[in-house]
Amino acid sequence: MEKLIITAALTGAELSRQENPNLPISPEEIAGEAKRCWDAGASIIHIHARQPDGTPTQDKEIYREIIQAIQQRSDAIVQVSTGGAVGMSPEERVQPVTLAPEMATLTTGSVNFGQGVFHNPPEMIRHFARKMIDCGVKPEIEVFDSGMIANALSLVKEGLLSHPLHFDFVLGVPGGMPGTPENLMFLRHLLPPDATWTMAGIGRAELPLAVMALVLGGHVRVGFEDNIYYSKGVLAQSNAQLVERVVRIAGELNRPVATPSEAREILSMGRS
Ligand code: KMH
Ligand code: ZN
Repeated sequence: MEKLIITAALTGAELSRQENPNLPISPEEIAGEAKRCWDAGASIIHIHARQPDGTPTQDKEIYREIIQAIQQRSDAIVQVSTGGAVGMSPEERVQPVTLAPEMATLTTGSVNFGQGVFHNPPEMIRHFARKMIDCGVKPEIEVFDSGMIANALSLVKEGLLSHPLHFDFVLGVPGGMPGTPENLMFLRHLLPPDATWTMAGIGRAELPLAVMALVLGGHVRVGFEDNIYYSKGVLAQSNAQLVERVVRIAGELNRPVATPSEAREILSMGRS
């Protein structure tokens, strides 16, 4: 089996310090947390930016600060969000791609997201994909529902995405596909044979689906964006604590952890 790529999704757009006081918000805090996750075995850091008061933002300058601070401390692959927060405009969301980070997320369809709607209409997806081509950014295709895989395959035909594709199954968002073992088994059979995939289970689905991914040869994403608890009713102390647990279980299951350079190779990323 391939070495294991662990992604740490540190901050997200929805969470507040009221829910978990350990949430990293400022660029310094995010970079410090990224370093601790990288030390623990994460090779990809998925980032969202916040204003100093905690409001989610896609401000290019704040992303620039976060990326530089992470790169000063580690060789982790930085993956920026183009999802931002529900309600943001496409132009706001796509800003960090123009910084030419190594990776960015690309959600290939719309989905209800809690009480809101995460809008990703076809022309917007094409615009984001073109921007990623122009800036030399590797997309990670975010899959909240099965039709998003079919949409990604259509974009390959249009020349807007190219094989090998890398997917992230985000299962358990209220409004999206629930985080069940059956759904993971179903989705992975829809992928092209040379695709790679990561499992991001939301809330209580995070750990069991991560363990399934370890066994099935997939990769794993953990972090406060997806889950703030270590166990039922017990808040996680840090993102790194969640990464450390995956590394421990992966060791028991004979899945050595990939370094960032190894992850670049596994994901067929040009700039290793
Ligand atoms: N915050 C969600 C609405 C991504 O990073 O690309 C979307 C999201 C996905 O977080
Ligand atoms: Zn995100």
